[in-house]
Amino acid sequence: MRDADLAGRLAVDGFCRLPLLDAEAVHGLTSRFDALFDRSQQGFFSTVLQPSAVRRTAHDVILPYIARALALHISDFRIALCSFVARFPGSDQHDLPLHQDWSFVDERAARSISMWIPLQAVDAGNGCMTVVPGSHRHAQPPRAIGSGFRYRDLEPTLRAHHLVDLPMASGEAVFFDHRLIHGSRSNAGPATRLAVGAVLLPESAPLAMGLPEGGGDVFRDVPDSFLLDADLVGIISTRHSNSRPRSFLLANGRAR
Ligand SMILES: O=C(O)CCC(=O)C(=O)O
Repeated sequence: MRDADLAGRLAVDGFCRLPLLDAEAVHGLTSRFDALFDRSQQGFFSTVLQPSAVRRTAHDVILPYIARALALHISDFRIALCSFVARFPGSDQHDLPLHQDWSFVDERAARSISMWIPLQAVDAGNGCMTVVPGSHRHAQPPRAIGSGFRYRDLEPTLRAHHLVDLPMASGEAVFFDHRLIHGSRSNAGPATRLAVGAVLLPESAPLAMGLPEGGGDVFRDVPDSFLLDADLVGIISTRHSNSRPRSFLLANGRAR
């Protein structure tokens, strides 16, 4: 982050917020979503978990809206994947389970960031983001695609004592370390809760993803196009049909 205070918060708390998109950009993105997708859907929807063509369309639509605004606030990064994320009303009465995002870089050497921007004001009543501050700050193995939340047993304790709501204004952005434990509140409001997300990678760090392979998880450098082209849902479903526990391996075979 260009701002030292925000950079400090991101390092210590694992997240920071700043106003990013103006009302015109929010309106433009909302209109683009409505031109592409049907709001009469159920539950949680993310274009990350859609077929490649849909994922790429959403990415291409969102990118111009956020690229210039982001460059004002962050240096030496690239935007690897943009997405729409919605929680439709009425059908989505449960808080999103806590999780960490997949690892996107070799986190021993680099840090990747998730950006999330609500396209309307959000609070605990309509699906705001929830985070466990500081939960990114411990040595931990990388997180393969679809590998699940390794601290699932701790979820009740985290919710009771450590989880905080992030109410946000429309167009405000939260940036968080992909290791940060987070989720979102249920959408108990009458309208769709719409947001855009983005995966931000350091300019110089290769995209490194973990894939289920040979009974374990293999982490290897892949081209950025992987995030737009790969069959991510297929990869996740392969994993669920395999047995556990899985080991963590680097592509060169070293255990992590
Ligand atoms: O949009 C949401 O409700 C949650 C999004 C989320 O958890 C994520 O982007 O990892």
